[in-house]
Amino acid sequence: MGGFLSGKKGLILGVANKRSVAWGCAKALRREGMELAMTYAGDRLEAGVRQLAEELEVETVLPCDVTKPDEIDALVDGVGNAFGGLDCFVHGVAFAKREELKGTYLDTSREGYQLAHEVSAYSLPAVARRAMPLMEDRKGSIITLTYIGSVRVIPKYNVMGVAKAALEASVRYLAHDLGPRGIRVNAISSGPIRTLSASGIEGFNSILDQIAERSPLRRNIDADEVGDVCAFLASEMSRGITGSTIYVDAGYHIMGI
Ligand code: NAD
Ligand code: IMJ
Repeated sequence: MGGFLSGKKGLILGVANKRSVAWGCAKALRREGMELAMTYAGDRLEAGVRQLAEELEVETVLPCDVTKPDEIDALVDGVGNAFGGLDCFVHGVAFAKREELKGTYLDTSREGYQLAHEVSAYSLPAVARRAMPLMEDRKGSIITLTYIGSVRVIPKYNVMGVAKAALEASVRYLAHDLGPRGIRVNAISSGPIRTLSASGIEGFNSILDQIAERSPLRRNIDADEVGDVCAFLASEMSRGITGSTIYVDAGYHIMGI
């Protein structure tokens, strides 16, 4: 298979179903010829993720709940056995308790704060550190997914906004730590997309409408557009970019009004 990522090996965390942003990334990476491993978070998602993996001819499917250090260790062992090395790691994982995404940030609970940060921010360095021996000196690329709620107030995004700020800062520190080993680290800040993680969010339709009305491109974006930027960041075309957050949001982030 041709494609500008052929010969490269990638690991992708965060595919839950066909609407997942990580699925858009997986499709783009496969299209460009990357060999992939995928994970599922918990038994409930296993069958669905295995079926999706089959669609893309992805053979390596492993469990990984990022709150379980043993599962991250086993994941990296499994990827090492399957591939022998790793060029790309896509992190598409986020979680906060539903009650934290209602009401005010002021009311964030200690456990809610800790869980959101553990799953949505700490998991990036946690997986990256363990994957390091597989990625060293291969011009590797680490890519995570973030949202503008890290730098602007989006009502109800609450503790997730604070966790995304930590995630984006993490991207910069990891870029500094891993640059000397030839590994780049970047984030894609996606505009809103109707996924499982966006379902049941109060006011989501109105946010989509406002972006269609006000963004420079006068429309919303989809997971395939995020996937294409992910493929670019995974490739040597982006070899001069690290520590950055790239917006794929139809230009919405430039607006002041
Ligand atoms: P999604 O629900 O499809 O993906 C979230 C993923 O996180 C799921 O695959 C879920 O299994 C995984 N996950 C949750 N807890 C986990 C744990 N403990 N261990 C391992 N995995 C766990 O929703 P999505 O919208 O595709 O979200 C993917 C990423 O994109 C997230 O980081 C999200 O913040 C980001 N993002 C989404 C949007 C949007 O509007 N949908 C916009 C910007 C950024
Ligand atoms: C999430 C909450 C509030 C407003 C929101 C979102 N907007 C967007 C999202 C405007 C676009 C989606 N997003 C960017 C996320 O990062 C979502 C994370 C998330 C969603 C849920 C819902 C179900 C649940 N826990 C969650 N944890 C994290 O129980």
